[in-house]
Formats: sequence, C-alpha cells, structure tokens
Amino acid sequence: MPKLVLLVALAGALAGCWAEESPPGVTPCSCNNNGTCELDKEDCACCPGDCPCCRAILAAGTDIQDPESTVGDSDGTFATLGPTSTLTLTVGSLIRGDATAGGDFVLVGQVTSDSTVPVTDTCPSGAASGDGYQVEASVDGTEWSLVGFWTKTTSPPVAGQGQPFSLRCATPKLNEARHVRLSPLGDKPAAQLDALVVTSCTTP
Ligand SMILES: [Ca+2]
Repeated sequence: MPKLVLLVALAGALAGCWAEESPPGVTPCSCNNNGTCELDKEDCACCPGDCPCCRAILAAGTDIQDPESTVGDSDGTFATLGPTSTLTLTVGSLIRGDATAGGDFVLVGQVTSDSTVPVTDTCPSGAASGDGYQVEASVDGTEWSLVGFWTKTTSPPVAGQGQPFSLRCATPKLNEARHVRLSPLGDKPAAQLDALVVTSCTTP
C-alpha cells in the first residue's frame, strides 16, 4: 500500500511539472510588465507593454544624456545628443520599406544646430552641410546602409512629428531594418530626440 501512495504522489508531481511547461511547438513567452524590455525572455508579440513592436526597445550609444528617454512611445522626454554622440536604437519588430508618404520611420525631436541637406524626391541627393546627424539603418546591427541625414531643416516636414525617413532611400538598398544608428556630422551638432516612431512596421 505505501508503494501505491508513493506512485500516486510521484505521478502527481510529474503532472504538475508538465503543466507548467509550454505545449510542444509553442514558444514560451513571459511578460512581467515592469516597463523594461528584457530581450532574453520577452518580445513584442507577447509583451507589447514592455517591448512595443513599432518603437525603440533598446537605446545604446556614447556621449548621450538620457538615452533611455528615446525608448518606447513619444512622451515628451528627450535624449540630448552633442558633437560626439552616437546612438543605436533597436526596434521591437521590423521597419518595413514601403515608401509611404510620411516615411517608414520618424525621428521625433529636433536638431538644434544649423544644418541642411539637398533633397530630391524626398531622398537626400547629397551630403548634409552644417552640423547634424547621419542616419543609417540595418537588419542585423552589423551591415549598415545610409538612409539620410537628420538636420535642422527638414524636407518634407511632418507637422508635430519630427523628420521622416524612408528605407527606399537607403544605400546599399534595404527592404527592412531593425536598427537605426545616428552619428555626428560637422563640428558641433546638437539635438534632442524623444522617440523613434516606426510608421511602417511589421507586427508579428
Ligand atoms: Ca521619450
């Protein structure tokens, strides 16, 4: 009789363990809704509150004040970039290059140093002059394509939203991207960045 009790207890314990695991073929998905995207265990498909799909979930760089202010939705909090700042933003999902009129992504904020860039058909047709930031995009964070220049003079501007960028302008060509990198141009670039808003986004 004690053997039977032991077997029943063992079976119960095993069933308990199995019940906590995901069914075969389903990716485990955890979300603790703590406001931070923990890439090792959370993704935007199951944790949109912590890891928004169409916004930056990670900001890394050098010589930036408050880089984390660029993560998530546009909320009026800004990262401050200066002459030696570089910033790489990682998006929760993929930016798609579908050439919408408003661009595929928008840098919400403003360059405060004087700079302009020649534009043809909404793509930059030459290098920026003055002090601004070069904008590159990448699928894997290793190979980068020049998409445009973040400058004080935006063309065409999107009212209240910042400066739009289109992957169709990218050189080498890009159809999608997950990372956007800003690096300084000129002598004394300066800018305030609130958020990276992805207007053309692949949701899982
Ligand atoms: Ca912000």
